[in-house]
Amino acid sequence: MATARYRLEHDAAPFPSRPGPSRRLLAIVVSVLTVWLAACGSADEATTDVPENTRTIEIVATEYAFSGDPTTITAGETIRFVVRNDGGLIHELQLLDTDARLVDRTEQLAPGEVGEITVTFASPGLYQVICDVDDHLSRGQRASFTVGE
Ligand SMILES: [Cu+2]
Repeated sequence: MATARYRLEHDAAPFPSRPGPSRRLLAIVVSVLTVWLAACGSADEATTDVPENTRTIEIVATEYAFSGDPTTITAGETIRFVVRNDGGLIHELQLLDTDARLVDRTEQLAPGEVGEITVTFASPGLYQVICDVDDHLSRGQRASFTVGE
């Protein structure tokens, strides 16, 4: 009697028990993955904090100039300036507003290095980018651009 009852339970066991543990495991894996992704996403937002409609403009710094494709910026836009030093000396980019006040600046970039700043242009007008390393500004390393209404 005892052996028969044992065998019955043993035989029946694999069927109903199989979906149970594997489904639970999958649920745990999915929830861990979701938590991990969510944590990853919020960390990203915290460090970059860049609006979704940000446009990237590439600028190349050399001796003693800035160059880039002509483009139009409109007030209200957020622009990510990616600055690449293609020269043989250290350069930087400082962005000055319509009153020639510093808005933001890159690090000083060694030859081949890339830096970036992200700026939201609240008001239209004439803005400048300059390099203030050594005598680069007096050698003409500056450029200006207009932000339209
Ligand atoms: Cu420079």
